[in-house]
Amino acid sequence: MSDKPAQVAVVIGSESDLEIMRPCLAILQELKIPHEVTVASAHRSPERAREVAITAQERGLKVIIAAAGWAAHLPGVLAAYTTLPVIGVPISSSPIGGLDALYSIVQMPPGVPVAAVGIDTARNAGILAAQILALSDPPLAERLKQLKEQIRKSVDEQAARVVEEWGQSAPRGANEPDRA
Ligand code: RP5
Repeated sequence: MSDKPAQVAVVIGSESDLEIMRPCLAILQELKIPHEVTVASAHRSPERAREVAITAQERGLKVIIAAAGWAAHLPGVLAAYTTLPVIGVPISSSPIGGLDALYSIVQMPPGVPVAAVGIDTARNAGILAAQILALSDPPLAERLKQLKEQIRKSVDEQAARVVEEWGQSAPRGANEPDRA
């Protein structure tokens, strides 16, 4: 974390969500985005969740990332109380592997959107928050460009390894569907 006022709030529904959210915190750190982290639950501590949301803008926050599992109402409840963009991360903590959380987050009623990333896809939430902030932060936009370049290079490296093992072209028939 940095001494500068936080621009992104990362709110998790339970301490048990923290491990899955670490890649989100790591990318925010890597991109030098000041952020804060807290725990609040839409069901178990609704007043605390409301407080986080209604004070967010006046505290200088620009984006909220909210992660929760089971019937994950946390991102939606936060979005009900603020006009800041809210990014929801469905967590796979439930017996049905997070599909419940995904639907709860993505199926927001008309007028109160939440941007949903994939189940447990915490790093994407951090990158999306960065992309929103980069609209008015050219140095951050430059850091994001470098990140995309790293991602592109890693695909090139994968391609080089695969070609090294299999040769220039795929083995004959490998990309064709099985024919009986
Ligand atoms: C949700 O319930 C949390 O976001 C967490 O994913 C899940 C389980 O919470 P704990 O029982 O581990 O606190 O509210």
